[in-house]
Parts: sequence; structure tokens; C-alpha cells
Amino acid sequence: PAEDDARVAEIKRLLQEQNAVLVAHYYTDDAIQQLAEETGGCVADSLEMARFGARHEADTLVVAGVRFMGETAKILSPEKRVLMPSLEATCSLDIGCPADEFGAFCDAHPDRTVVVYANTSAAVKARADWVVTSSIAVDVIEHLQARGEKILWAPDKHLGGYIQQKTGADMLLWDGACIVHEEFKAKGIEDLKALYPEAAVLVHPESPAAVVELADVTGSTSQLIKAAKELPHDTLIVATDRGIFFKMQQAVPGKTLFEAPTAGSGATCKSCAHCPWMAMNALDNMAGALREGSGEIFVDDALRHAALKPLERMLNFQR
Ligand code: CIZ
Ligand code: SF4
Repeated sequence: PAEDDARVAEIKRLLQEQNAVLVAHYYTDDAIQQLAEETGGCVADSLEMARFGARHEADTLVVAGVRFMGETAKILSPEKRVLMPSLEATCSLDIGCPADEFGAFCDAHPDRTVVVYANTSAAVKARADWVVTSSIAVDVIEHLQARGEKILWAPDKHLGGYIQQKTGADMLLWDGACIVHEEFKAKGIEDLKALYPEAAVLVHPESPAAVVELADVTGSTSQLIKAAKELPHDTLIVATDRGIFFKMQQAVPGKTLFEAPTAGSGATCKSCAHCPWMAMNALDNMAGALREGSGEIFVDDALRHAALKPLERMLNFQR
């Protein structure tokens, strides 16, 4: 629509005027991912978003994603201005892991190495020994396990349980979940597989164990896109936020992609597997943030220093 075209043109002009670059997550709207691509920004998972933002020489990073991604960008690049289209865009994992309760949990288990998922507040990261994203979580836990360390894991219980099962590591799990991935249903996937027996099933490990069990490939968003290319299958059933289909379909233009069924799939649900907080990123509020300098992320200095250490461990980790 003409309105969108005008917004896109405005954002392109503002990005250039302010020496700003757009860093977008795979789960944001197609128009935003496309804009990031067209303007020399990046579309990625949270690990690559962090790396890209930290390395880029722009003065301003516009982070289209959820709050923890903006905070991570600011922690890694305090000298840059970090803007987000909406400061309300949070994450159920972040909400479900308040820093004070998490601190008490850590205090109660001083013998454990604290590993937190990137989907947490700066205050929770500040209590951690390690931060990980889903693309390197298994590798980091294997590394710690080999050193004989016992793990305290937060906040996603499904991802934690998956890593525990895969590595056999001693992990104490916080009880958190992603409201999007938790909705995928094993029964629905089995029914779809019955219709398309030749399909491969790709699953993000924030999904429940019964869904992960049906997976041909389990992995982070970037790993699933890679698998879509490498698998011989022409039909893929994908259990993660539907935002991923923009880049995945680009990667495999000839393949047929199906959304994995969720609890509310069917007539009652038009967009079940879509994060409501990722959906708060739009062309309108992005243009507004750049025009007005609104939506800026600030992280307290002491907190920033404490959270930087486990984040740097993640970025410097080589398998
Ligand atoms: O579910 C999320 O928020 C993911 C997959 C984040 C990430 O690591 O890119
Ligand atoms: Fe958080 Fe889930 Fe949304 Fe990702 S998809 S930001 S884990 S609520």
C-alpha cells in the first residue's frame, strides 16, 4: 500500500541522515525484514543481531525485536544510541524471570554455574556466569559439563530440558516458557505428517518435549533455515514463529513450507504461532522512533558492567 511505501521511504531517509542501521529479528514482519535487507542492515537470530550491532560503525542501532535484544545491543555498544520501535515489546521468558526471585534462586544454589538464555533482562544477565542463545546453548553446556560443572539454567524449561536430555548435564531448571512455542501440539503435527508423509519436521527447542520428539531437526532459527536448505525434503513442517517463513522461503524458493499446528489452529486462529511482542514492531513506530528519538534504550552503568561479562563469554566462545 502507498502508506507503507511512504513510511519505507521516510525510514530509509532517516537511517541515512542519522548514520543509523536497522537490525531485525527473523520474527518481525516481512516489511521490516525486507527493509533491513535493503538498507544494509541485518536480519538474524539474537546472537547474530548482537554480533552485527557490536561490529557495525553506525552511530545509532535501530533494533526491531524485543526488549532484551535492545538491551543486549546497548550493553555491547554503550557508545551507540539504541532505538526500538516499541519499548513495550517484551518476552514471556523475561517476564517470567524477575531479577529478585532469580537472585534468590541463585543464592540458594551457590555450587552451580549460572547459565541464562539471552531472553532475559540485563539484571538477570548480571547474575549469570554465562549468557547463551539457542544456537550455541548445547555447545556451551557440553563445554561446562566437560569441566565437571553443575548448571543452574534459566528461564526456558523446554530448552533447558532439551539440552539436559541431549548432553546428560546436571541442570537445575527455572520454570519459564515461551508463550508462542509452548502452543505447538504433537497431535497436530502427527496429523499433518499423515497428510504429507514425505515432509520433514523442523522444531525450535523452546517447544514442548513431545513436539521436539517428532523433529527431524531441532535447532535455533538460523539452524532451522540452514537445515531447510540442506535437507533433501521438498516439504517442511516448521514449528517456530511464522516470521521465520520470510527468510526460510527465500532460502528454499522451490520447497513447500507448512506452519506446525498450534492449540488454536484452524478457523479460530489466524496467526497463532506469532509472538505478540515481535508484532509490536511496525513501520509506523519505527519511523516515529527515528523522527523523534523516542524508544531509546538505557542500561544502568553498574548493571551494564555486570551483564557484559557473561555476554562477552558467549561472544568469545569457540567450540
Ligand atoms: O524465540 C526467540 O525469541 C528466539 C528464537 C530468539 C533468538 O535466539 O533468536
Ligand atoms: Fe519471547 Fe517467545 Fe516472543 Fe521469542 S517468541 S520473544 S521467546 S515470547
